[in-house]
Amino acid sequence: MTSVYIGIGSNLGDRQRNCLEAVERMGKMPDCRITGRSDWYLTKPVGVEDQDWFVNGVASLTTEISPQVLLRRVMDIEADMGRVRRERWGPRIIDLDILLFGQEIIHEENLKVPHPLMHLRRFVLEPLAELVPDLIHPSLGLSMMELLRRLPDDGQVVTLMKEQ
Ligand code: A4P
Ligand code: MG
Repeated sequence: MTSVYIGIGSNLGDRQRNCLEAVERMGKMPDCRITGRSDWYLTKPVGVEDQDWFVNGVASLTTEISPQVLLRRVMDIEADMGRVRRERWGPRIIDLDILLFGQEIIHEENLKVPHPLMHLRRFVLEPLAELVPDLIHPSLGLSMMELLRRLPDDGQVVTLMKEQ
């Protein structure tokens, strides 16, 4: 059994509903069990700034499937929920990123784990530090709380949503 953390994001349509639906769908994936999720956060877009704010959160699950099979399953969920890939970092109904897969370090063409940008993103670290503050990043050797603490104040805005 491996503990996996999935980053969830949406900035199109009913963003919070989309995020909740993604968690529900991941809970139905064979050989996977949702073990927890963070609160939802309203976050300023990073990268392409001229788009709506995101709702972001993180879900934890335990699974016996391989990282590649998990990637295929979450990409199927994105497609089933109507995600159309246009520009990189552009608006999306749902984005599901494999942030951490146990302590594994994966450098495959289509799959990089830990997610290469996770330690620089407040919209990832804030919910992760809420869920598992003491979890150690497999290649950086620092806890989620410590990574969050070390983030420079570079204008990334992340606020807890009132309605959960
Ligand atoms: N891929 C490689 N590693 C992974 C992984 N660990 N998990 C590949 C999931 N996918 C992974 O992803 C492109 C390819 O990444 C996939 O085919 C998969 O094989 P994509 O979801 O089609 O494209 P994308 O999401 O537009 O690009 P990318 O590079 O994944 O962007 P990110 O890192 O997901 O960033 N600002 C806020 N506030 N909140 C956000 O959620 N998200 C992004 C997207 C930008 N700015 C944001 C947010
Ligand atoms: Mg993505």
